[in-house]
Amino acid sequence: MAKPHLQRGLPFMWMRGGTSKGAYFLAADLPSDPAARDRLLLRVMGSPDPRQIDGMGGADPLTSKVAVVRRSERPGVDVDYLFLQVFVDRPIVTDAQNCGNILAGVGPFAIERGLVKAAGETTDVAIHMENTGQVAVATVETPAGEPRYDGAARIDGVPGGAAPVPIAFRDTAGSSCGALLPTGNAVDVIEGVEATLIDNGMPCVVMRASDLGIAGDEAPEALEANAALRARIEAIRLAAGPMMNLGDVGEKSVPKMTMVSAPKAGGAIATRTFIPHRCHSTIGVLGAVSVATACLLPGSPGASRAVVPPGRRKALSVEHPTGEMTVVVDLDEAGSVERAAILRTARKLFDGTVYV
Ligand code: NQM
Repeated sequence: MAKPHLQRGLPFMWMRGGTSKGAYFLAADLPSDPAARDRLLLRVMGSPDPRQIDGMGGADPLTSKVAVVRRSERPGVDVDYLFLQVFVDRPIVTDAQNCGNILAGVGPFAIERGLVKAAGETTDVAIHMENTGQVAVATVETPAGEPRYDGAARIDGVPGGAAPVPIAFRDTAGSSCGALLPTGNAVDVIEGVEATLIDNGMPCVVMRASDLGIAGDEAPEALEANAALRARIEAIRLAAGPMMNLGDVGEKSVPKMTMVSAPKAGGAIATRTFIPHRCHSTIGVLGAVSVATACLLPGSPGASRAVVPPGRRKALSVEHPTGEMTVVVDLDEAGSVERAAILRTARKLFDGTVYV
């Protein structure tokens, strides 16, 4: 039995995945009981505390994230990935959302830990996303039999270059809500605001910025400082949750709330997203896939503001506060999104023992 004065150490890797950062664990290194696991993860991150001073978290939802990875027993799948969001200032750990940014580190982590063998110049890692039940395929550069992190690929929100990690998604429609459009409508009206309630990998509520009295290109800090706006967005979110088959979302980190306006920098659409209480400095990966999909729905708030290129394969540049994220969508014959792909990068930052 551990002596009470000794801290318990857990092996983990700290990685940047896309524009997020967090702790990557092998499932076997964490308690299998979810309540015991979540108590440990709150200690790891230092939550609840707005500064997370007694833990590893970075006092921001984007740097208070966890990936739990195990070898998969599913046919055609390499690893299973469970994403956990550790709230910063509340004692909540939730699996109610997925994360496409932390996903970008799962392939390299799986190779580093020997769950997947490097296959040559690049290695495809098929990842079952346990939160929502879909598979993503990430391509990791492995020229010397191990993940390579340096390179020239750039993503907005991260300074400098890194090795590219392209990720392809299929079958993301209705990942958490059961249907792409859980209400069956491209437009619903909540609290007098037209909104698309959509889930193409991430439950999102897409509204016109102008309908909420903002331009849509404000800095995230300015939007967070607007108490009336935040209260209105939260009222809409709480009403949208049950309509999206998500139940009471008071303590959940979904749906995400995206306000769209006409593109400002030559892209397809401009966005500002509350996730849901802080305004994102960029936009989530699956959030961007869902918002891009919303822009393709005739008559919707997104479509009314978007500039959409022609063709069955579309590169939709989703503008956000620190740049853009391009979502490449392939449409089927009926015009529905069949496959989506995005480019991310990831980097191993630390490998060692965290004490709880
Ligand atoms: O939408 C933040 C992020 C995300 C989620 C959030 C994400 C996604 O940027 O797939 O990546 O929306 O809470 O990491």
